[in-house]
Amino acid sequence: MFTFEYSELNEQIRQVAKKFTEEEIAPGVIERDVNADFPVEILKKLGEIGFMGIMASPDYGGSGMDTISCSIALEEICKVDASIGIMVSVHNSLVNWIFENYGTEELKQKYLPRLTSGELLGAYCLSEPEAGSDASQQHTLAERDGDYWILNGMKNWVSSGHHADLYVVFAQTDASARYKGITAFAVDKGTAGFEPMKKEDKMGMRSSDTTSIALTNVRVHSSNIIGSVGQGFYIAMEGLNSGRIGIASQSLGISVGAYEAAVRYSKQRMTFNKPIIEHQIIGAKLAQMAMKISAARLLIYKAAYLKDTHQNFIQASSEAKLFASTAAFDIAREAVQIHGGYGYTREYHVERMLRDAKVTEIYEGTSEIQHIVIAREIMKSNI
Ligand code: COS
Repeated sequence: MFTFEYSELNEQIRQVAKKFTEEEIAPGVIERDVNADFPVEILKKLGEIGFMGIMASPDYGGSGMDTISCSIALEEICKVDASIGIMVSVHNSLVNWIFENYGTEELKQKYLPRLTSGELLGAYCLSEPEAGSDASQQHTLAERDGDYWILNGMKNWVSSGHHADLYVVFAQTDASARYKGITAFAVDKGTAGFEPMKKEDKMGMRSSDTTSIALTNVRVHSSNIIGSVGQGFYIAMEGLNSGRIGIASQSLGISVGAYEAAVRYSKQRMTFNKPIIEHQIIGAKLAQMAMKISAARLLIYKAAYLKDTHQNFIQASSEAKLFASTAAFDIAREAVQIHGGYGYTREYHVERMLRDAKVTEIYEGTSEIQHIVIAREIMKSNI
């Protein structure tokens, strides 16, 4: 069952996010993309307005908002700068969520207030050179040494890899148990042997830093285990169910940004003695964009609603992510097309949106993986 009412609070969040984005994020968005600059100051300010703990409980300094509010904030931010959106999404939807839902009270007290205030930035380390889509093939090993665990291995595609302060690291604690032998660890920045490697030089999301991380004899106290030993794969998957709503919201934001730019341009650009929006072929492209945006938003709100009402939202979050990310790439591509040659230049923003949109079809589960997840849920249904 899915019912949804857009609340006054939801609208307030939209207005706060919109104002912040216009004043703090929009200036410098092109330069940050060109120079691959990480927005340290902006993230601090996002912490000050409560957006680094948007869904977390006020008991731990969070804003206590629902998932739809988080989605709205991400949409507004990503309309302008999707790179900042990925940092906010991973931090809230994956890291905070994992600590709040699986951390011991000690871990929550130790880390959550500093995560929700934005003092600490969180990162999620699941992927490895040989464990991307096939996430259970973890080669990072954690061996017990008294009260400590010694971690060795390599993680890659870690968002905020260099700039994060706290990392959720998945490692194999019992290889014979396969995915039931994976454990989640909280690892602090600066722990000996924990070494972020060079930044990836990416097509899009350029101001978000993405790195590999080498782990060489990293000692982690057993009190920093999140959940129980062997529960890590389930925590990783449940975290991704939540994270995928964040990526869907990010995709929606890119779509809306590209669509609005295309509408504005179509109304003022004249060809054959009329604004191009009056040419049927352009009008039809805009109609497709508007329809996909509405559908993506509804799928996201459905997944968010199911999550917040503690119902199974696995299929819903994958549907939202699959649809919204496919739509984002299509919409950004058409927005460039509508802008013609201007769309191919940085000044008009839509070329960046197209580059940024591509990875939404890849990270936190490729579109191919989302099909698998949805198909497996259909198989389990009693239809
Ligand atoms: N939510 C909750 N539990 C899940 C789950 C989900 N989305 N997906 C799998 N599980 C559980 C299953 O229920 C199963 O539990 P039991 O054996 O106790 O019943 C267990 O995890 C193993 O599931 P499964 O056999 O389906 O695992 P597979 O190895 O076949 O992999 C996929 C499942 C492909 C769905 C998983 O590997 C995946 O999501 N891959 C993509 C990873 C990803 O998104 N990486 C990006 C990281 S960020 S760059």
